Amino acid sequence: MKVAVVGSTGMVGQVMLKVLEERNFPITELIPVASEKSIGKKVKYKQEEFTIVSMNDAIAAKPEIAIFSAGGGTSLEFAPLFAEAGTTVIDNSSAWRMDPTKKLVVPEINADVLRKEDKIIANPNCSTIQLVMVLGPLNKKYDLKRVIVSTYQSVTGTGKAAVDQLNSEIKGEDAEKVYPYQIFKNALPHCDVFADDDYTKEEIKLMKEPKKILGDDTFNLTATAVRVPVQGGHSESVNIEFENEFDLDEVRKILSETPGVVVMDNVKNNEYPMPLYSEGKDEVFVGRIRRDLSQPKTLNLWIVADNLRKGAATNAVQIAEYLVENNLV
Ligand code: 11C
Repeated sequence: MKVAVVGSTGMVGQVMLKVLEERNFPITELIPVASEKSIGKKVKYKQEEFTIVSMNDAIAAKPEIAIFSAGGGTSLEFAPLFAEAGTTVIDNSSAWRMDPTKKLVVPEINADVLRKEDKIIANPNCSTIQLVMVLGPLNKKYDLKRVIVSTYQSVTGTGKAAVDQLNSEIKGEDAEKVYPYQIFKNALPHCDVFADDDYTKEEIKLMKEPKKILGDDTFNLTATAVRVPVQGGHSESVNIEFENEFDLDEVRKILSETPGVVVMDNVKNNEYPMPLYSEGKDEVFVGRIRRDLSQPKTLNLWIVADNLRKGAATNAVQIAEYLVENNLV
């Protein structure tokens, strides 16, 4: 399988190469693509060096799969050109996610929507992916009524410049600011830019994408997204009201039987998910599972995942694996 990785020098692109390698994805030819200034440079894959090529050279090579992590503008311009050349694009930007003609996929939840004709497939936002991994199985059993999510998002979600800002601030050095404020010792209720009705784009993604993935718009969802001085992953405090009554042990059983979800919930031993320990892992960790005592049929829980892995690269590679396993490319 010829595979192009577009945005191969970026934070997600680098993790993408690592995940493809770790999962031994059946690559016969790797085609790394990056911006003009990186063409001719090398990236490492399985101890070999591969030369970064231009977008046009990659399209001309007609790879079976192209995995994009290069931002919405690049994706809007070039994903259709790959698709016209017969390549199936798995796109990690927000460009196509809410396009009704494109599938938005978290493989454990809705891979069955994929068809051979899907030439541009959207990978959801990182904070959405970890949320639906938990909402999906619970919705099937108890029927979601209303979800309130508050996020605590890693600076890696913004990219390398944000990690550099945090690290410089920790060392007390002059930092180039990616955020409007210092992030060290701080929490910014501001992920991505402000958009409609004073919500940020990150909050809007969180409110819209889960309904599309679950194929269910009968529940309400609201979000507050917060950037915190953390690197290992995104955390989410989630309050879920169901239409039906639930049993806490059954909730734990359902989640622990969900592929890709790990229940880590033993408060007597101070066991709960944390971003420090989710870093580098592919699973979505859930804990602090408890009843909301303020109203019936309502649950509180805490979800953590590495936003660069399950929140981006791993999910995209899992989509690619599903396509290969089911002869869809
Ligand atoms: C963040 N969720 O942490 C973002 C990063 O739409 O794919 C990914 C943005 C996206 O800021």
